[in-house]
Amino acid sequence: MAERTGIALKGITIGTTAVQTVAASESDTATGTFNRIPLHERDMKVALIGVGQAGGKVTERLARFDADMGFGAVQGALAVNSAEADLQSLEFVDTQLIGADRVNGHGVGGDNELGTEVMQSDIQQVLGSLDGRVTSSAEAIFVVAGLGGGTGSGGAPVLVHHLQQVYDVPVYALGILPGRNEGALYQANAGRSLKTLIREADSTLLVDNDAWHEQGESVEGAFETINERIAKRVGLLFASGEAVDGVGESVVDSSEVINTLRAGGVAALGYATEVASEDSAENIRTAMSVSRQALLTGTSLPDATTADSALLVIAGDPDRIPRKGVERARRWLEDETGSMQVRGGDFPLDSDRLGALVLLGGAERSDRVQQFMNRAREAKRAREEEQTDHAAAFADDRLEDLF
Ligand SMILES: Nc1nc2c(ncn2[C@@H]2O[C@H](COP(=O)(O)OP(=O)(O)OP(=O)(O)O)[C@@H](O)[C@H]2O)c(=O)[nH]1
Ligand SMILES: [Mg+2]
Repeated sequence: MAERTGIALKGITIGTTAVQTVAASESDTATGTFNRIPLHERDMKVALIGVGQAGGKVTERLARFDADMGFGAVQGALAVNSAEADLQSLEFVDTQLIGADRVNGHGVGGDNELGTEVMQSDIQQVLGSLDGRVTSSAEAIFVVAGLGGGTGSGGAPVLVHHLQQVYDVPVYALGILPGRNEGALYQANAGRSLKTLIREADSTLLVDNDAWHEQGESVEGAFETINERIAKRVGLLFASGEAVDGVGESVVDSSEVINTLRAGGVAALGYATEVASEDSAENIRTAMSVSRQALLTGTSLPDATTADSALLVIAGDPDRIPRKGVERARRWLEDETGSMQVRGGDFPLDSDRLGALVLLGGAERSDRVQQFMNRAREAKRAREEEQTDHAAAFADDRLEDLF
């Protein structure tokens, strides 16, 4: 994996609208930035594997964000694809080409059954490339993929399935749902992939491509915005266990992320920030307000509010974090999600803003997820009517929904 040095400890703007790439020249003291405070390590050490084009791009963004911030949560990052050109455009992650004998490095063209086949055929090479990268320090593995295409959609569930046999740590999926105007093939692909992923992964964190960008952006512009937001928000979640000595018990720990995701099924992540007063007593309303926005308008899966479990991380300067406000927000989140298991904690960061990260576990009772599940069922029925014998090609019937 490429090493980057000399750019740790850079600030990051956390405004609610603009999301900027962290430039090496950016001032650490710029207004509205979070700077990392030196810490001991309670963050979540993860290994990332991106599958397909979106998976590779988002994985690279996440690895770069983590390195630029100096967090050190990402222990290794690998991109796997059947399209050689997409792998060549990545600079910051290791790469593994699959399916060269079938598609000669040109991708599977949105055929997610072929995506499943090429991952299955080359799974030993992929697991081999991971050797030594999923180090003993990794507490979880994330498989990242856009669910609407071919390679990521079909390949990610197969990879998750095999990783589950090899590694003891939880294997999570980070799945990107196609936007509503991406076309019927994308929707059907996503439905089938999602159904299998939810079954195979310990939890599937979903980001809807319609959620984290402004209206009116071009598709490419929107992808850039979404990818940056995923990198920053998920990157903050990984890092959020980092603690300052002496700040005490309220600091969130990586086990709380893992325990929240233990609900299984679908997970969603919300995020919002606001400028805060220097006096924590004046920030009680701010803590409530950022928490509400994170869940109600800032979430990766827009209609997910009920959940089996939740985690509320309040990020900011420890002197500005209002204990009473955080406790009130946590209780509000209990009511709003209908969950009795709402964990809470702080993420001490040097900033003039307060941020809320809300992680939901077991959130699949969302209309949007239900739509994809229905599409998966329809696609399956249509295939059965076609009477194809694809299904016989693979021994593992737990992957049946992709066939
Ligand atoms: N958020 C985001 N979504 C993307 C990006 N690139 C593609 N997507 C979406 O991800 C889904 C899958 O697309 P790709 O990742 O290009 O597909 P693939 O896995 O490479 O599969 P094939 O090209 O068919 O082999 C589609 O819904 C795309 O719209 C990206 O950079 N960011
Ligand atoms: Mg591709």
